Amino acid sequence: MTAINEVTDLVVEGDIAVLTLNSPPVNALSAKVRDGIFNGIEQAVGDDAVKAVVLICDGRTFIAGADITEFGGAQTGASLFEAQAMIEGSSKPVVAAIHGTALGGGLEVALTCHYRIGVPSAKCGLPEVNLGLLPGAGGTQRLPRIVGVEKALEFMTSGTHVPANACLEIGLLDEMAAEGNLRSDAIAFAQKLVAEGRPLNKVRDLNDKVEAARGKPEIFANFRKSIARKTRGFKAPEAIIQCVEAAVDESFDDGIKVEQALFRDLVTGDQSAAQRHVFFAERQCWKIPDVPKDTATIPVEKVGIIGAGTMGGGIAMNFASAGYPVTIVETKQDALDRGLGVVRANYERSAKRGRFTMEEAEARIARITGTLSLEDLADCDLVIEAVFENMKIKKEIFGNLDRIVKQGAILASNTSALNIDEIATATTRPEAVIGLHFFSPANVMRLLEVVRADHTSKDVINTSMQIAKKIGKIAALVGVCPGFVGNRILGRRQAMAQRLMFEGTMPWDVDRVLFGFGFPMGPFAMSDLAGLDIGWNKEASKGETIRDVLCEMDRRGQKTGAGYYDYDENRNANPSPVTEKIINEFVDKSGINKRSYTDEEILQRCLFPMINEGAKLLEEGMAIRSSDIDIVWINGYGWPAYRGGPMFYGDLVGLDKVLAGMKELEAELGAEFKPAALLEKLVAEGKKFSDVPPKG
Ligand code: 3H9
Repeated sequence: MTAINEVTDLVVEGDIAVLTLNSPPVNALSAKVRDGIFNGIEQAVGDDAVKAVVLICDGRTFIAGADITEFGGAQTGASLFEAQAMIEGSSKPVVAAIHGTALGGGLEVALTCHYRIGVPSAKCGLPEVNLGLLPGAGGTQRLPRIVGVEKALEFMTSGTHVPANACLEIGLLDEMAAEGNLRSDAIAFAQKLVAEGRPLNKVRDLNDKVEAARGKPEIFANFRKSIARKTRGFKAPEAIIQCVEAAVDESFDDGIKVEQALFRDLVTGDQSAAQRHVFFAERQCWKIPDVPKDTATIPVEKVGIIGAGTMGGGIAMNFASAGYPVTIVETKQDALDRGLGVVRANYERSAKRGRFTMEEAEARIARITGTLSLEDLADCDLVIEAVFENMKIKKEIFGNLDRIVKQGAILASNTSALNIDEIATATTRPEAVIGLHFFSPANVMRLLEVVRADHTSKDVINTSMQIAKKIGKIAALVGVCPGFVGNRILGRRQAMAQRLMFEGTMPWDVDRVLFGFGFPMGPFAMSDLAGLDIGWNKEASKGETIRDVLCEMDRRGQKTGAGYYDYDENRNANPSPVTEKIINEFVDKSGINKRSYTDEEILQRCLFPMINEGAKLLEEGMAIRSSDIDIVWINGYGWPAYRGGPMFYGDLVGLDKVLAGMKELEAELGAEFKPAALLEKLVAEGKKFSDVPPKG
């Protein structure tokens, strides 16, 4: 065996050379890996005894892509293109042997090999789009040459990881190896290629499938239309489409030039920087400095939910879908029946849409048992209370749970704002009490705020984080404060949106600016969707606020056909002259100076107080790190991933600019807008939020 470098070995077995990469954790294409491929292939090809080469990886996966941590730095060693050219230009067949995931640049390397073999559990994908990138090592030109234009577009703009059997079907894999037997099956396959004198297949030379799409612009027009809604604001999907158009219309080499130019634009742009930040943030948020990985966990086999309303039912679905038996408690039979009915309907709808089979839907439904007795939760390992927000009732429930539920169980509240420490005082075991704040609809939204109270034990925290992962959530550990991280920041934006309205900016102008920034909808459209009458009391209403007046006129949001907006029969929102008149009357009466703002000013006025609130949360230790706040806002509140979250955005626009904006607001509107001490400190030190070390 020859060591090519620290991460690459070459061994010749009979007449087959096996080039093995071993660069944990995921064999990403760092300079050493690229060098290893380049030099290893060169050496194998130069060896007269070698007739074919197998490229394989040690560890948990085949090459998972370019090394993302290297982006932005100066490149050393062989370039990826040089390594790929060495493989593709080899005079002896090179076989990629794939296990784990061949992703991004990893799959692009495999596509320069002459043949590909994989184990059944392997997956292939070009997920660059999720990093705000396009496959920039020939993937946009080679993939359509194998799978055809439509499939390639779908594959690359979705970033899906495609299972091995499907890869075999579409021609991405040539051969399936037996699970656990990849190395010897790959060698045997290489021997067979040599024995049969099979040609050196070069994907770049396959032109049939791209030529078939030539002169058919409707393929691209239709595809653009089909993904427009889902990809609004993202630059990478459109760049991918343009590369595939080039694959169809131009030669391979010219197509590569288009790919390289568009890749360069993306990799140096803000969107990819934001999405790469999100990639790492999603991995950081599980790491809790004072709760190490080896902290004990509490075995959770049975889950109890209190409340079969929208939240309780959604939470129950998370667990049932992940295989947990769930007992759901209500106080009245009709409420229980209604809640279970909604769960059934949701599952059946998903099955009808093809997400899973009807049998699977029935299996999930069967895992949920309804009851009217809290006593039935006695043997649960985790109980989540999801009743309405009333401290007295929650404390009563936790007092009862303390009496009923077995010792060692986790007692969680789904409160979105109430003090978990106070809830915990209703029990004799505050160490077992934690907040698990799901977001509505709980069976769909990815975010879970795990709320650590003063006495919550580390075992309970560790178990809660792991459970979150098992039910497919992304979790951020936050501290106890009104609204926790997400809603506290939301409060700042809502307050500013209201303020803007009181100064005469129309709701649709605020919404337009925030929609343009990338939010799925603005705050007023959101209120109309949720219903303006949430928390509104008809009897007590005296027309004192704009909302009061709207509700009194039965303009209670989308459900009544009017709210801030007027809605047509298809629920399309239109600016409302009625609302405009009400607002103008309020502004005139209030004595507040009517002002008009540019879009940029509206944006800053809404976003800077959110960033400032994030800074306060960070300095108070309510979030471990700034990127956790980004995770909360991207996954719970629709902050566009391509803008990296509020804290990343603050760093990007410049904290000095945010500070100056806050000082202006403070001078104008008072202490409520005082800049966070942390913001002042970071600006003084010339630092960013991302420089603040994790808390704990
Ligand atoms: C690309 O290829 C561009 C090319 O087209 C063109 C170039 C010219 N680089 O996710 P995990 C780290 S773009 C650096 O927890 P899993 C990760 O941060 C790339 N580091 O494990 C984590 O570190 P830590 C296209 C990476 O088993 C550790 O590895 N490829 C990279 O749940 C374990 O990761 C992709 O987008 C990387 N490429 O999942 C694939 N990947 O332990 C990105 C991972 O310190 N990767 N790390 O927190 C993945 O999707 C998953 O990591 C994978 C494993 C499925 C592979």
